[in-house]
Amino acid sequence: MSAERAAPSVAGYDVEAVRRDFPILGTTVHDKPLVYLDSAASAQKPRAVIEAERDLYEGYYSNVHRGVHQLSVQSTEAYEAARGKVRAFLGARESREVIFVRGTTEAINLVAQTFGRQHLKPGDEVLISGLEHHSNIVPWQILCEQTGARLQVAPINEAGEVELPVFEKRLGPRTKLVALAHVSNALGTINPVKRMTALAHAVGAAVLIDGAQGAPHLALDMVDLDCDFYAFSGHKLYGPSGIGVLYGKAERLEAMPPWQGGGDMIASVTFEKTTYNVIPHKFEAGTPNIAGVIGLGAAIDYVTGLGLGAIAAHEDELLRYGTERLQAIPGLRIVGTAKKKAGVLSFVLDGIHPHDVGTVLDYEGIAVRTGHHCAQPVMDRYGLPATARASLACFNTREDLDALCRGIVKVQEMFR
Ligand code: C6P
Repeated sequence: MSAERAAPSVAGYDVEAVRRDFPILGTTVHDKPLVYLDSAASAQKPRAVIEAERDLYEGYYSNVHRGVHQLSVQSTEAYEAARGKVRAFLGARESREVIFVRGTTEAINLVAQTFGRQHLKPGDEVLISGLEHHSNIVPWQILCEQTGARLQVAPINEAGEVELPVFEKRLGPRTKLVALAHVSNALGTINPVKRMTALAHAVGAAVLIDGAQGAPHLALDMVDLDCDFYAFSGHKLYGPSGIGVLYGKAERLEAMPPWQGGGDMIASVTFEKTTYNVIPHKFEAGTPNIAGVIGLGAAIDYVTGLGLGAIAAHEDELLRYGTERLQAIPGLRIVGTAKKKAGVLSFVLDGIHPHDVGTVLDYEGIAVRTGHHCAQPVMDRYGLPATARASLACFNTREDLDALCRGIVKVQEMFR
């Protein structure tokens, strides 16, 4: 009997209608219908996002916060309306807690170079987990070199989970900052970030959550989570590339020095002295990515319209189905078996390099990512150079995972 089974529909979630919203899903790759399982790298864009950018450029584009003319006023209103959408999406208290940046990487570097340089002294510590993406490792290493602080790591177990008692032991009076992935991009592990934030706050440390893989899959509530900073990228949330968000508690952002100097981040400038604008503008120097912000606002409208809970339930069901199906393939090992996971199936095949897996799958029209996923310490933990990674989005189906499994069997036959 075939292992392939029709999906039990998650109530009210019409995945076929969702798929019709994504023009690229109707295309072919190597003459095969596209099966896109690489949304953790970057998600595809719904028509609403593509049209929001086109409407801006065709209808009302101008610079923001600078002109009194009609187009500038309209662009500014749309730009600030998008900030309000991000605030609601994050469950943040105020729109001024939302800073537009290029992406997660820039958000983390901003915090390292402002809050970090302001607060860290020799002997202080930054604590991260063994699950982190390079973007949540390297900025802290640079900061430690600059300040004489030390980087500490809470390791992961074989399942790919940070064990809370070990994490707690690494916290102490020297810990000034804790930086954690919400969801691991390499393994899919969901960190218990609310509990970890409370533990970090108990020793007086500030907390940054890298939400690059959290924002696309989990409903967010900054007030409940209580982290000091949260970073995410628009392009993984069905929005444009080159735009992302740094959320920060208002009192934190107000106390931080600016990062980049330039237009819009100032209150007044003379050759003798410059005073800075209020937040969030203090951290948005220069002409921003106007179309990116407006596109991100459209992406947030889109996911909110589908329902974040409904997307999560749909993806959870796919994750369960995909895990079951992959585990049934002899010679395949899933890497990352945490009890709580979101969106990611990382795996290796006996005797076959992940790059070969990715190349053969590509000829079947199936896009997965292969490599170290910018998380080399995670690969080192398992003694692996790389894995193949299938990642899920709101538009994926059981049929996508069936195609993946058929493709994997083909890979194994070719390399037997
Ligand atoms: N991970 C992946 O294939 P940027 O590049 O700034 O948008 O996001 C960086 C980043 C930070 N943290 C995590 C947990 C991430 O997953 C990423 C991006 C992609 O896994 C591209 S390397």
